[in-house]
Amino acid sequence: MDEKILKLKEEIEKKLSSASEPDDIEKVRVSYLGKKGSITALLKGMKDLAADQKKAFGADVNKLKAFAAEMVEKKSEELKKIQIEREIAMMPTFDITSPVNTDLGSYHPITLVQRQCETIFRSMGFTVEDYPEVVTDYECFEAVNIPKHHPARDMQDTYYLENGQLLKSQTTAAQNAILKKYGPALKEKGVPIKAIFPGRCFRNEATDACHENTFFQMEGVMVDKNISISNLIYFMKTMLSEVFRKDIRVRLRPGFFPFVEPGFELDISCLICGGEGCPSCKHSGWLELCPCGMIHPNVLREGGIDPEEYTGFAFGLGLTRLAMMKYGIKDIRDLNSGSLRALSQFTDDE
Ligand code: FA5
Repeated sequence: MDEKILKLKEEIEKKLSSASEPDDIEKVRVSYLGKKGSITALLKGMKDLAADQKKAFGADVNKLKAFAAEMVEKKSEELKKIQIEREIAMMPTFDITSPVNTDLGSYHPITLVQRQCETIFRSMGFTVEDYPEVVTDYECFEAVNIPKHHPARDMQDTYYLENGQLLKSQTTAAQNAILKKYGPALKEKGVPIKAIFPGRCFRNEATDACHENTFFQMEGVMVDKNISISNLIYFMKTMLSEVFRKDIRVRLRPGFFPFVEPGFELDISCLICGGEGCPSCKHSGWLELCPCGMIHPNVLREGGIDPEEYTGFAFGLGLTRLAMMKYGIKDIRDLNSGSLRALSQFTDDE
């Protein structure tokens, strides 16, 4: 074999064996096999050779060319493999056979109570609705019989946004939409409206052991022909006995809310102090938990339902307070504290 060809072969082998990056290989390819590469130059120069030399030289150069191409290919495959192995080695290890670590997290107590209430109400034929946290003045107030400048607005110190919308101060904000959504089925097919809608509420409150500026409520409505206060009391009692699974003292007293008539405050005997009085119940022994009442005719009318034909009840359960009572949480502020030590004690007892 020609001296030049042997030299080139050795060079290629040497350079490729020391190549550690794809760039190094590409340089070898270009300088030997590229348009201006050494092997290409040998092939081009063959035209100047004598006819008897051409055949043997041509065969050797072509062998060298095939050898160089194969070596370049082999080396880049090798580097790719090394790169993949490097990436795998850097990936976090994950052993699917290792036992599950059950200490990693748990549901928030409010989520647990909310899910439990949803299960209870679903079993009684209620649908569960979702509703935005940013709503209009109409949805939160006007549609539920609280016109602009009505003093009842002072009961909820509301966060207004610059665009005129507001952060939902009560889940009642969804009532009008629910009445409009299910009203047609009620009127055309006689299907009662039975819906609950849990959600986060916001009020500019001075916080204490039983008041937060961000808390959860769960609203419920039922509308049909001949719905009365007895229906309301039945559903409230069923819900509370299912949630607590023990006898608890409740009291119903008159309460004013513009969207119900008559309206009630449903209080439960404080389970933190057993009714003796403590900061969690503002030392009264009772905790306001679930205001409720018969839906005001104006609210039904605004929702497209004839109050002469249909009646209904509504309630606004304080989910956060329910979680406090169920789990014996003395201070409502613990629930939003993000303290894992406080929150990880609670488990679903379903
Ligand atoms: C209302 O928000 C009415 N929309 C409830 C209602 C619905 C009445 C349907 C009638 C018919 P109130 O402001 O009282 O009412 O709040 C309802 C419940 O939410 C309270 O009983 C309490 O359990 C809870 N709650 C209210 N404010 C706070 C707060 N700052 N922190 C924690 N829970 C609160």
